[in-house]
Amino acid sequence: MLNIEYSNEVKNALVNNLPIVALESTIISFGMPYPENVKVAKECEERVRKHGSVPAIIAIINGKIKVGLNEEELEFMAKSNDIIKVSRRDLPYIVSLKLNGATTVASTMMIASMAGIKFFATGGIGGVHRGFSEAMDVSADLEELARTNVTVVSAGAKSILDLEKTLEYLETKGVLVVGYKTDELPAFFTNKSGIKVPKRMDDALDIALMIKTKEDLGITSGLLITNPISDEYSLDKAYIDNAINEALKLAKEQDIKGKDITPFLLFKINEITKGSSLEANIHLVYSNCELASTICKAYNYLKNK
Ligand code: PSU
Ligand code: MN
Repeated sequence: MLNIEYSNEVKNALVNNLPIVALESTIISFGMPYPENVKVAKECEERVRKHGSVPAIIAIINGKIKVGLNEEELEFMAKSNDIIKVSRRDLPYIVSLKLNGATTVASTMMIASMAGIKFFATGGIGGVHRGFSEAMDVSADLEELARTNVTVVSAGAKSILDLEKTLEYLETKGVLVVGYKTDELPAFFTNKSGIKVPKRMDDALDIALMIKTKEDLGITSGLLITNPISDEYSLDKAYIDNAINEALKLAKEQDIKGKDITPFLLFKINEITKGSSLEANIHLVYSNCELASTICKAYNYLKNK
C-alpha cells in the first residue's frame, strides 16, 4: 500500500473523525499566478476552517502523495516550474518517477477517496469540450465523478466547454448535478448559462442528508454540487463569452490542445479581461470552500449522531 503523507492538522482530523474538505492543487500551480495563488490557497483553507471543517490540499511532491500541505510545500507548489498537471492516467507515472504533480479534479477525487475524505471544493470542473466531434476531448473529471464516491462543489463549468453535452455525459454516467439555490446551471465566471440544472436544492442539511442516503443505498459514484458565483462578482455573460471566444481562437491558432488547453485559456481570458476573470475566479472558489465545508460538517454530524 502506498504511503500518503498527511499534514498534522489532517492527521488529527482523521483520528478524531472531524469533517475534512479536500482542495486541489492544479488551480494553485496552473490556475493562478504567483504570489496571488499562495494567498488564495491560504484563504481557502481559512474559509473551510471557519465553516467547521478541516482543509486538506492535495498534491504530489517528489513522488509522495500529500494530503494537507505545510507552508513550505504550498510555496513550492505555487512557485516551482517543475510541476506536472496530474490527472488519473498520470498518477503512477508521477509517483514512481518521484516527480512533482498538481492534482486536477479527477486525481484529487481519487486521492481524497484513498484517504477517506468525502468532500472536495474547487473552482470549475473539466467537461466535454466544444468541438467534441473533432477533438473528442472529454475531461477525465467526468469519468471520475462516475466512479469515485466524493462530493465535488464547483461553480459549474466555463463555457469553454460544451455545457449541455457535459450534463448529458454526467446523466449517462449516473451523476446527479445539483444547483445550490439556483435553477440555472452556473457557468463559472457568470451565474447565467441559460441551461436548466437537473435538480435544485436550497439547504446544506438537505444535501448532506441526500449524500448520506446515497451511501445507505450503496451508490458509490460521486455527486456534483454547482454553486453559482454571487451577483456581486458575476461577470456579464456576453462580455465573458466574448473573451472566451477570443481565447479559443488564439488556442486554435497556436495549436494548443489536450491537458494544456484549460491553463492556456484561463491565462488568456485573464489577459483579455484585464484581471477581472481572475478576481471572479478567486471569489467563486472562496464561496465553494465555504459551502463544501458547511455540507461536510452537516454530513459528519448526521453520520455520527
Ligand atoms: N477549470 C477551471 N480551472 C481549473 C481547472 C478547470 O476553471 O484550474 C482545472 C481543474 O484542475 C480540472 C482540470 O480538474 O483543469 C481539467 O483539466 P482537463 O480538462 O485537462 O481534464
Ligand atoms: Mn482534456
